[in-house]
Order: sequence, then C-alpha cells, then structure tokens
Amino acid sequence: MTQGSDDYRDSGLQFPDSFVFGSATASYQVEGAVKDDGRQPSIWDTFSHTPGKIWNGDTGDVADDHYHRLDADLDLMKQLGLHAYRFSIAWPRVIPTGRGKVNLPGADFYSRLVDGLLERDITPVATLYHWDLPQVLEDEGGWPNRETAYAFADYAAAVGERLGDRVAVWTTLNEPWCSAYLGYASGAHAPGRTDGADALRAVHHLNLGHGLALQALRATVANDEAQYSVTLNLHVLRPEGDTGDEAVRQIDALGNRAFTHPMLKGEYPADLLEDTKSVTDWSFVQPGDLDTINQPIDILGVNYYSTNRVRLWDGSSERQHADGHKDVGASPWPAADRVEFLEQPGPYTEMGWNIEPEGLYDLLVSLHDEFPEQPLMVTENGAAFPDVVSPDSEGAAVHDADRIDYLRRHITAVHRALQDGVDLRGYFVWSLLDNFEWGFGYSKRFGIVRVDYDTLERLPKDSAGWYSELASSRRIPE
Ligand code: IFM
Repeated sequence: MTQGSDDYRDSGLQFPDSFVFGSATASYQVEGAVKDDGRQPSIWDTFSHTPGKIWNGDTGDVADDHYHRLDADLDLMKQLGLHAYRFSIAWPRVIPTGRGKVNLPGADFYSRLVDGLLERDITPVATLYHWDLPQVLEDEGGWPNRETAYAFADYAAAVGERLGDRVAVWTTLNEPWCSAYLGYASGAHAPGRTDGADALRAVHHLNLGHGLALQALRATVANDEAQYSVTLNLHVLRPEGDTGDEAVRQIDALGNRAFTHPMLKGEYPADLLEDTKSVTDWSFVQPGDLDTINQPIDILGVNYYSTNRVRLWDGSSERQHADGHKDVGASPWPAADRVEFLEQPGPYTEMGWNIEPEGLYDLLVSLHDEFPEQPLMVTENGAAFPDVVSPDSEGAAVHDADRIDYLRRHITAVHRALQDGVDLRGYFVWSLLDNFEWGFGYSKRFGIVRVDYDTLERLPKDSAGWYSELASSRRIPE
C-alpha cells in the first residue's frame, strides 16, 4: 500500500551520530505475570476482567510474557542493534499497596532489566507511569484524589533510590491525556469512569504528580548525568471551515495546553479555565501547585500517530465522531461538546487513524517555536497493520511493507524537523513487540517483532530488519 504523496518518502537521509533510535513498550502491555512475586492488581487488571470492556475479553494476564522471557527479549533488542529501550515500571509490582513498603522481588525485576540493557550497551529510558495505577489507590479515589499525586512521588523516590545509579532518562508520565480523559471522562480506559469534573481534577493531579515526582527523583537519583522528562500525546489539529479555528482553540486548550502550560510555563491557560467553568471552578488547584508542577525537564517526549480535523457542530446534520476517538462511548472532552471531529482523508492504519507524516513535522516545529529551549524526543510513533505470516525459506516471515512505508515517512518528517533547527534527540518506534492494545486487546499489532499469542514465539518482521539497518547506519535505508 502506498501512503500518499512521495513528499515524505526519502531514503539515504543521514542522522547525526548522537541521534538515538530505540523502541518502546509498556509494563501492562507486555509483561504478563500479573500475580507473580507479590504484584497486586492495577486498574487495568480490574478493567480488563470486567465483561464488555475489552475486545474479545482479552486481558494482560499473560500478554507477551516478557516478565519470564526477559533475557531472550534483551538479546532480541541487542540483535536488532537498538540504541535505547523505553520501558515502563509497574507501580503495583514495586509498591503493590500503592504506598508504603517496597516489594523487593518486583523492584528486582526492573533492576535486572536495567542491568541487562547496560550489559548489552542499550540505554535504559524508564517511564514511571504508563497507566497501571494500583487498584487500592483507585479505591481511594484515583487520580481525581490529590493524595494519589503524593503517593506517586513516594513511589518515584523508591524507584529512584533503587535504579537511579543506572537509568539514563526518567519519564514521569506517559500520555496523561489518556489517563485523565479516557480514564475518567469517556470511560474507554481504566478505571472506566465518566465524569468530566473528575477528569479535570485528574488532569491537575497528574500534573502535580509529575512535578512532585521530579522533585523526588532529583532528590534520590545517584547520577548527575540522569535526564528527566515527561511524555505527552499532543493533538495535531486541523481547522475545518469558518468555525475551525475556534474548535482548534478549545481542543488545544483541553488536550495540549492543559499539560504543556503548567509543566513548562507554570500556569493554566485562561481560556481553559473559562471554557470549563460550567464543569468545575478549579478550586482543587492549591497555592504553590503551579510552582511544583513547573519543574525544569531535560527532554519533552512526544508521541505522535495521526491528526484531527475539527469544526464547531451547528446541529443541522448528524454529528461526526463527536469524541474524536472512535473507540469510546462518552466524550473524553469535558465542556467541548460543540466540537465536531470530522472523518480524515486516508490512507489509514488498522486503527482507523489517518497517516499524515506532515503532522509529526508540524508538531515538532510548533513545539520548538513555542518552547525554543526545550529539547524534544519522539518517544512513540508506529502503526498497526493486518500482518500476514508467510512461509519463508527459513520458516516464516512477515512482509510488512506498509509498516516500513509508515516508518520511512515519519522518520523522514523527523529528519526534516532536525534540518529545520528543531532540537530533537531521538526516535522510539512503538512498539518492539506486538502487545495488549488496551481496549482493542490483541486485535491490533504495532510490533516490529511479531508475537504468536499461542506459543509466545517472537518473529522479527521485515520492519525489524529495516529498523535495525536504520539504527546501525543512522541513515534511512533504501
Ligand atoms: O499502545 C499505545 C501506548 O500504550 C500509548 N500510546 C499509543 C499506543 C498505540 O495506541
């Protein structure tokens, strides 16, 4: 399949020697072993075991069994020549009761993971929170409860003490937009609640948790070279028609500036507070919170997959994709109930997400324009396609030319942004392995390595070979 014009389909482009090519995964999506070594349930265990929440009733109970296959998976990363590996740490493995005592066997798994990476000369990039909140903390109110932010900081300190001498880059949160809005407004993600005011409280407490965790990490990590970051899934918005600019403003405030402005400027945007005043008065923001949230970060992580086209809905016709996420029931957007998300021109990935590499270029350049001093890193980008396993002289193969084409276009966009002066440090393909794709269970495959969910065997796809060549030469392969 060809994915649009050839503007972003270069080969032979050379990246600087310092540029990092890695791959990413997340704990609940790959680890399995949900009851091993003292781990207790997270909100995703509860949610995935609730009938009707996940495609096919799938759960993360086994996932890729990465917990038991750690050494083989590390060898695979080495074989692919990855420069760095971005993984997340499961809070309910390290502190199963949410706060308090550290579970040593759980913490030890991550210590072995980090050691295994370093032995293979792969840089460890650790995320503290990729959505698996200990269920006990949800039972006390979850992210709408301010206390969760303090518990998160204590957990950050515990991890910082144990891994701080070896982890190169620390990321506090992955995509807090999803945690807040899909978790507490649309209910498509765990814990599956649907209250706009709770979602906005969650936004603030995730932001606060980020700031508190950075303070805790900086106080405990025994490595002056360590870098600190957060990863956001910022929305690339295209205005449609006369009302497009207003629709963009509203979604940009809720989806983007609700995170970037407190974190990088120490303020909530005035228009966000105004737009949401029918939902909440934001009285949960306490004196000093914005200073706590506004900690310096070394890297802003950017996850990018596709774009959104928006306008205001005038009520005259049936509203299209009111929520902007086809996988959700209720709207994830508190107080933006007049915004209409329009069908995007294709081509699309198997998620139904439009393929637009220029969106990645635009996002990187606009972030650089707004925050010129802030180094950036693409911490996720990739695509699900309906992979087919074909017989091959050596057994089996996955000829995923569509994924290679997707990666080539987006990595070309990254190169173009670099050429245009964006301070961009690296790119991480999502994902190393096919894995548990949240509400879609195992039906969507994002990996550059196929996982057979019956045997758990790993099979590098053609895209893995292509990516490996890119990593070794830092040049976009033919
Ligand atoms: O699988 C997810 C990941 O957990 C967060 N970012 C988007 C990916 C694809 O949906």
